[in-house]
Amino acid sequence: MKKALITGVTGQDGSYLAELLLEKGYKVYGVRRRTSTANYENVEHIKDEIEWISGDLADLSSLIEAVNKSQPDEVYNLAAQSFVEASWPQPLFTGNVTAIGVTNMLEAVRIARPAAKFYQASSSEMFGKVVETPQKETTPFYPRSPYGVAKLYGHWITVNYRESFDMFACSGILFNHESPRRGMEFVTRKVTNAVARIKLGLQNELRMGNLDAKRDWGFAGDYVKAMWLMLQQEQPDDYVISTGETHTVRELLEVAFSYVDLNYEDYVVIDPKFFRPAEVDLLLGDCSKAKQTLGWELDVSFEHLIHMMVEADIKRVLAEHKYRSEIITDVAVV
Ligand code: NDP
Ligand code: GDR
Repeated sequence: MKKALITGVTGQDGSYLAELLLEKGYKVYGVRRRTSTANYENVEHIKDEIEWISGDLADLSSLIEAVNKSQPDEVYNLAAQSFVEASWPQPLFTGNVTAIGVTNMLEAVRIARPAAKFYQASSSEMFGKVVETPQKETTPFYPRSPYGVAKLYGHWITVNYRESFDMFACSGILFNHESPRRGMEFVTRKVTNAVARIKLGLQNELRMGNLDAKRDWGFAGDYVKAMWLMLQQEQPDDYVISTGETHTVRELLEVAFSYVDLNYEDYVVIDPKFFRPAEVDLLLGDCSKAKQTLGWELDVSFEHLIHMMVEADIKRVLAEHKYRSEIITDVAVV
């Protein structure tokens, strides 16, 4: 039985990856940081199948202990302070976890299990300011946030450990990917949650930032398959994972609101609070290397993804507000 160690397993990607690996017959070890209230929402359904290990990306000894205990064949380093907006008010924390945390994890593997294959969750945020589109593995980086800068460090230290210590270390440069398990503050989930609440009469406006930003949005369930494929290759390498389509935040609003027969212009209010000190204007990925080498394909289109998220949020909001059930009959998609 193959063994995998996942950091960030309680997050969006970690939960889909754990599901995928359990389906494939892996023994899955999940590193979980201590929090005052445990958060298992994304992994509730597989919680008992995961072997939990307490650890924090900022604490090397806990990571060495996690690797020692699990003796994994594959390590997926998904943990991070992952919200770009939070990286300006918390640049040092973001650097400690999202940048230096990668070295901690690599050191733990180098010390306790150097033969393990290592996956680093790199990001299209490393491309930042538009230098070339579509962005591919050879496109120069120009990050635009403390988060992007931290991810760039994580990316290069992964490459460096591969070249210095002959470790099987891969970096997946993933473009935005979303799902009903996406954190509430990210733009897709913020919008689909608001659409559900507006449709159900629980909210009457949505405050947003820059509607002109363009993102290449895919489905997280498709993207975790690429992570696994990278570690099944003969040679370690870095790959862009994307859909090859880009949409503005405004288009996202149109798709989400029109799905429940609403017009976003009737509800959206522009709030300067949600504009960023430096914006990434356009992300559009070229994943032809991953398609050719890994045989990776995506199943879920942008429209399907947003519809799936709206439906899931309507169901969840309804379940949380059962007493408003008289409204249900009005919602065609449920
Ligand atoms: P989430 O924010 O949903 O999950 C982050 C995970 O990291 C959570 O499990 C969180 O635990 C954990 N974590 C945070 N800080 C620490 C710490 N100090 N020690 C241990 N664990 C910690 O992110 P996603 O699932 O969306 O993304 C996964 C990874 O991929 C991240 O590294 C992200 O930066 C990167 N990425 C994501 C993309 C996307 O579009 N989703 C695109 C490109 C890269 P807790 O539950 O306790 O908060
Ligand atoms: P991003 O995702 O920064 O691309 O990082 P996010 O969903 O936060 O923002 C996408 C774009 O939407 C614009 N925007 C808003 N964003 C938020 N959150 N809230 C708003 O109200 C709002 N209005 C407009 C933003 O300005 C931005 O242009 C995500 C994270 O998952 C990272 O961890 C990951 O590395 C990258 O994707 C790839």
